[in-house]
Amino acid sequence: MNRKLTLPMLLAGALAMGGIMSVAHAEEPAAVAGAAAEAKVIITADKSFRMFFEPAELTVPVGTTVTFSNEDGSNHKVNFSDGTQSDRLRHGAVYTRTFTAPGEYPYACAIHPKMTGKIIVR
Ligand SMILES: [Cu+2]
Repeated sequence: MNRKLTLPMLLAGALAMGGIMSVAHAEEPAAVAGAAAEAKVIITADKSFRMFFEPAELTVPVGTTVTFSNEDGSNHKVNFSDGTQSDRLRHGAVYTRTFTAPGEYPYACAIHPKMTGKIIVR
């Protein structure tokens, strides 16, 4: 991602009428090209208090930032098999991880090992 204004871009903006808008316009293609993908996994439970990740399996493009949002009343902790872990997430807490390499990233809740999921990065 390159969202920094370069000197030529600043000069171009300053020389054009309505300089600020021109700078914003000049920056637009880079911002779109570098737009980071985002996805969300909700931590929740059903009426039988069975807790789970939703969706349990999620496929995303490389560079995606996945937000795990604990919407359940219990604490949970996202524990990836590659060793990356969230903090203990209380109700309402979120954890984000950005996936920069393709692969499969299985995980489980460190507190409730039956809660499992997988992020597939392509
Ligand atoms: Cu849990």
